[in-house]
Amino acid sequence: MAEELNPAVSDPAADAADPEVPAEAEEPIKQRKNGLYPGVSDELAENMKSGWADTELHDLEPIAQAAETAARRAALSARFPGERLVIPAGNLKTRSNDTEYSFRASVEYAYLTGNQTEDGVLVLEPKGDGHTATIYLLPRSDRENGEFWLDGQGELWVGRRHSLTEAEKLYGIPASDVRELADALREATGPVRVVRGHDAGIEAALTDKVTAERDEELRVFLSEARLVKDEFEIGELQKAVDSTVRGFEDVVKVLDKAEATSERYIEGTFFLRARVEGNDVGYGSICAAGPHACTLHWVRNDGPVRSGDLLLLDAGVETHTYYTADVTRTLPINGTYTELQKKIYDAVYDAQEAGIAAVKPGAKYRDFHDAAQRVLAERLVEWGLVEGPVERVLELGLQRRWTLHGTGHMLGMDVHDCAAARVETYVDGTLEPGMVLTVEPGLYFQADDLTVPEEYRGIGVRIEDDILVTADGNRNLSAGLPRRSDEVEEWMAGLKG
Ligand SMILES: [Mn+2]
Repeated sequence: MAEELNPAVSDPAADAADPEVPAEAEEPIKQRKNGLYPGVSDELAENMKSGWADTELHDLEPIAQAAETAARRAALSARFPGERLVIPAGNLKTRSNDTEYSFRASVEYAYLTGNQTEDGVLVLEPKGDGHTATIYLLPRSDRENGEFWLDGQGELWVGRRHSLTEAEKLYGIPASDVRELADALREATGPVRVVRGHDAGIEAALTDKVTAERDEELRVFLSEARLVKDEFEIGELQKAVDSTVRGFEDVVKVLDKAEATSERYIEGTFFLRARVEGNDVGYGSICAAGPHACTLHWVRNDGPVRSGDLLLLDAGVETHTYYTADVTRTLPINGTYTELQKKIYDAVYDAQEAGIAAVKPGAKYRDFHDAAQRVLAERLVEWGLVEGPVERVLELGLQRRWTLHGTGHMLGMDVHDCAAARVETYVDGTLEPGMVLTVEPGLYFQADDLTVPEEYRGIGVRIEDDILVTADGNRNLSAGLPRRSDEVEEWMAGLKG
């Protein structure tokens, strides 16, 4: 970052170096981005250096999860003795021209530090039997060289950062200037691994020292480490779910406004709750009215909302610490299910009940999926949509024309959490207390599916809850939202007043 400072300010003499070259062509991009064109007088540059109060914060307490992040780093250290481990937060990504997407740190970095700052890097340096950790961050903006007001990432533009001393207190990790890290990594010797895909500059500094295979082992370890949640994480997931419940209530209260506009009104309403109570939505909200419910990842949300149709709302609030809920309800837009909607809904409900009942310690991960699929196959045979017997349907997977997707997934800092975990620890694994997963069966009859009676076409139902595996079974973290069809109708009537 330092090398991109405005040379005219760092070195006032450079300003008038060569009159033939337009000054603008030599301006660093960051300065131009902010509309600051040449013309900063020496007097102004000098003036801006001083007259600023010392705002160092002295009474900072460690973040709430400092003990947990320390334990996570200790587990990582034990797995890779004698090796340097580099875990970047990632960098800002350009949205267009000089605007960036809102930043979200890599889950690996946030999980190990509790910090979420762009360009941050956690490094575990081998020492003795273990490692020493250092968190590399951009320090406070320098007032002396003008960085704070002339650099696009200066504090005047993007807000105050924590000083390195403050960061040490907050995260319980010694902090250093990240601008010196790439050179240090280039010069360092000994085995090293990096979490790839987040910080091209850091990866470039390590390019001759790492291999894809060894780096993948690091990524896999950090994904599997998150399979079992600690108490802090479970508390955060419950917070995410509780905010999500309120977001669903918000939506029900404004369904008449959505009918007058579009699915976007639902998306915006839920987003308001997510931004006020949390960090963001954990994934693009699926606000699917009518036949859009049959499009599994419907996020365009630009369709009409009509009385008599169903609304499939799949949305989750992400907390300030990045833990997200993932909840789906399929609601009658006018408050009452039709007979056929109810028949299909109740079948999905029964499948979900069977799925949730199969979530317990010692059960295979696949059990809840199998349990839910069996119920759905039974109903499809019963309704005459597919020829039985049920065993044949399940064996050939014929129910999947209408059930489409897996019945759930791990949930945490990613909505599809632990995605890099090996098959043997996840999909072919065994449930343990502390795991949190979704149970979300569905039935979807596409609008153009000629194999089902016409009245089924365009109906899609999914019910999704967030389930914690406990020592003796499970706890539904999203039980605050009614699921049974009659309870859903009663709940909606109460909210619509
Ligand atoms: Mn889900």
